[in-house]
Amino acid sequence: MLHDDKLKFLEEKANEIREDLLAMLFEAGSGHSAGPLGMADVFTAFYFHILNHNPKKPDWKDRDRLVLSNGHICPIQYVALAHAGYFPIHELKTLRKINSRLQGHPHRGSLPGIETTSGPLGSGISQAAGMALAARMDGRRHRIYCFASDGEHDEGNTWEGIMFAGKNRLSNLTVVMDRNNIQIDGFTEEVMPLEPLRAKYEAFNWNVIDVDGHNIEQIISAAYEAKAIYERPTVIIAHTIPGKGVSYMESNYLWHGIPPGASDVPGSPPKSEQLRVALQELRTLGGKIRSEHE
Ligand SMILES: Cc1ncc(C[n+]2csc(CCOP(=O)(O)OP(=O)(O)O)c2C)c(N)n1
Ligand SMILES: [Mg+2]
Repeated sequence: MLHDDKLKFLEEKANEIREDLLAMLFEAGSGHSAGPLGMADVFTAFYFHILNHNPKKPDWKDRDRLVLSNGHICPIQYVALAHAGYFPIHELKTLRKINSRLQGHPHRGSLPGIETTSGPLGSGISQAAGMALAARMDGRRHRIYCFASDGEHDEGNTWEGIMFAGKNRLSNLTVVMDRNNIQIDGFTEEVMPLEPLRAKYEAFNWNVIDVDGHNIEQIISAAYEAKAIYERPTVIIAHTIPGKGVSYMESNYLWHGIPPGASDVPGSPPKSEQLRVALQELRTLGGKIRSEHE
C-alpha cells in the first residue's frame, strides 16, 4: 500500500509532467501528443517509485533498465527523465532542434537514461528479452522493463520476442503495454485486431496483469507482483486513454502525431487556442484529483 502523501505527490507530479510535455511540444512545433499524455501516469510511477535507478549515475551497472520500444512517445520519457534529475529541465525547450540531445526519437548515447535507440517499431521486446537473458546469465539482479505499444503488436518481431521470453522463462523481464486502442491512422481493432491479448500472452507462457493505466496504485502493485513471479515474464496491459487530461485530444487518433498549436483539427479548438485550453484543463483537471485527496 502506498502512503497517501506519496500517492498525492505522484499524481501531482504526473500532471506537472503533462503540462511540461505540452509546452515542450508546442515550442517544438512538431511531435506526438496522444501516446505521451496517455502514458504520463505510467512513466511517473516508474521514474518516481518503481525503478531502482540513480539519475546521477545513469550508467550504474545494477540499475533497472527501461527500454522504450515505441520510440515516438519519447517526449514523455524526456520530461520524466528531466524531472527525475537526469538532465536540466530547461533543456526540454530544445526538443527536435538541430544538435539537441532531445531528438524526435530517442538516441542511446546522446542523452543519459536512454537505454536503446528506437523509432522503428517492433524491436524493443526482442531487445529487452536479450538484455534479460544476458542479465540472468551474468547472475545480475537488476530488472528489465520494456514499454511497448499496442500498434507494435502488429509486428512479427514483437511476437518473436514474446515467444523467446516465454521459452526462456525470463521472470526478470516485464513488458508494459500501452493499450490505448489507437495507432497512427485508426483504432487498433479496425486496422488489425489484437484481442484476445490476455489469452495470446498466456499461450506464450507469460503472466498477464491488466491495470487502469491512470491508476498509479494499480500500476505500482502490478510491478511488485511481477517481481514476485517466478519462471515467467510478466506483461502489464496498461489500459490508457490517449490524450489523457486534454478533453479534445482524448481517444482521438488524429492527435497521434501532432503537437498543440500546429494544425486545426476537426472538433478541437482552433490552433491559436489549443495550448491555452489544454493547460487550463490540466491545471484544474476538473478539480478531480486534488479534491479527492484533500
Ligand atoms: C517499423 C515502423 N513502421 C511504421 C512506423 C510509423 N509509425 C510511427 S507511430 C505508428 C503507430 C503505431 O501504433 P501505436 O504505437 O499504438 O501508436 P499510438 O498509440 O502512440 O498512437 C506508426 C505506424 C514506424 N515508426 N516504424
Ligand atoms: Mg496505440
